[in-house]
Amino acid sequence: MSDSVGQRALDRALDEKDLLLVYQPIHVTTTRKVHSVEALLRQRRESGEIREASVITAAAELGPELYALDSWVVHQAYKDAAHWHSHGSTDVRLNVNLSPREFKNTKMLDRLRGLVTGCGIDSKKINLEITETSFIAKPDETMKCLQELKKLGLSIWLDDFGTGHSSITHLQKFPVDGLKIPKEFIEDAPADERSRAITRHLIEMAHDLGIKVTAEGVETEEQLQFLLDHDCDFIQGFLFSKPMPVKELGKFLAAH
Ligand code: G
Ligand code: MN
Repeated sequence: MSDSVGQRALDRALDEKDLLLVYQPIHVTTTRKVHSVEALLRQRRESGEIREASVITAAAELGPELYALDSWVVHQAYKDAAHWHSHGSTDVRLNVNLSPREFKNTKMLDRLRGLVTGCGIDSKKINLEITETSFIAKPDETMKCLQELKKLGLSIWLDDFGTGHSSITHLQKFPVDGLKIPKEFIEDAPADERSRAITRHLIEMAHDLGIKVTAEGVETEEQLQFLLDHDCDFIQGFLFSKPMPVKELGKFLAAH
């Protein structure tokens, strides 16, 4: 697909508000209690069908619209979370994904600060999910930025840990609170010895470093048992819950 096709889709999406967020719970492995909820971007097609918004996000990555898109996502997610917090689910945290490119933008901190204070959400209830790509271009500035975000009260989670440009030094140097083990490892555990070994040792390493672990893409009882056996803190996946629109999430949280 050419960039211009993506660009047009992005312009239209931002203009016509056919973007929406769905929310997928993250559960405490041992109790199934909802610990947090991750905001995921989706696009509503003309047919009414709701799909992944990958064309939109890919186009946004290339241009300045990224910041408008990320701001929209963060603002909407904060508003939704403030709503469920005011309806009693006060201990359910919010996970939002931030593009790695945000860390090259000098205005990012001010923007995030402004969004937090405007939405009536307690910043201590927010987990920012970032990928390690964020750390590569300007490690010193990224470090300062992460420290400022943490001063605001936000927690930092590494998304898709162990895929892409991963480096163990990121865990050594950066102030992260948790890591997410991607579904590529989880779907092959427990059958595949290598995926099992990697998953097991990622959990153990994280715990030795004093940080938490979420397993993504948990679909089967076998996977759950494996993760229970190895003390994985949190799990996310179709076995427990799917991404859902905010109204449905409200009912889901109320039923818990
Ligand atoms: O890594 P990231 O947080 O971007 O991935 C989240 C995506 O994975 C979401 O789009 C969500 O729909 C999808 N997803 C969530 N749980 C599962 C699962 O159990 N199995 C599969 N195959 N996909 C999942
Ligand atoms: Mn994520």
